Amino acid sequence: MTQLLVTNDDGIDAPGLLALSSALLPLGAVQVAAPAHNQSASGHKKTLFNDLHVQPRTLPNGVDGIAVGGSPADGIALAAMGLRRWPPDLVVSGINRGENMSQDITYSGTVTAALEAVINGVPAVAISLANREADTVADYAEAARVAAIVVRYALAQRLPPLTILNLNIPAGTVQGLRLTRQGVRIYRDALQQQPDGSYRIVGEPPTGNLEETGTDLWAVNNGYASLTPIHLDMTAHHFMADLAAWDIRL
Ligand SMILES: [Mn+2]
Repeated sequence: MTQLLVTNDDGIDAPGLLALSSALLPLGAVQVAAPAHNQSASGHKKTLFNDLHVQPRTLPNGVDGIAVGGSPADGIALAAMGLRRWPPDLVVSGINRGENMSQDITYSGTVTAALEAVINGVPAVAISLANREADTVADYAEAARVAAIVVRYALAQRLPPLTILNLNIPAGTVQGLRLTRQGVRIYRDALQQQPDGSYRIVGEPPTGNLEETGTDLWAVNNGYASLTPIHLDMTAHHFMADLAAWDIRL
């Protein structure tokens, strides 16, 4: 039987996780390993110098889960080291509250959980909904429908090593699917000093270059689900020749 491991970064109680795990039940046996608390924007964090608390949790849909007191990647790492059935056929991460496109993926716990899966040899799909207000299971229904379709293809086909699929779904009606590349984000962070003198990063949600055709930002901005293949080899291959021309000598 097909084995699916579902995770997220919004935490084990998030409605997007519940909607996703329910939508995947017809495709196979589903287990969950998710952070106990919201770990959004935690990046690819590995907890090495603190203990990780793990609690068994059954989701409202009956899915067997564990809540991990660490990052999303920690949850996948623990799963791979024996706390869940391993290897599953696919790790599915999401559905995140808010999109994860362009440079977002380096911050995203949703995406880095998927990257942790491929580091451990299991293909993965990261799924995000471009709606930061989505807070009920019903808000994720359309995204979960689209997610299950893409997961079905990912199970039937084969992803190359160290490659994940990053799926972003627009709010509202989905016009179709576009295969995309990463676009360019524009972040609008601002610094806010707190009464005690400490600082907090605040500001408006990021925008980006929405005009450049073929990017993830462009697709979602035009009502399409965006599917981007992401490779963990971050070498700037297109820059190697120019770098060689620097002729660095020691
Ligand atoms: Mn999140």
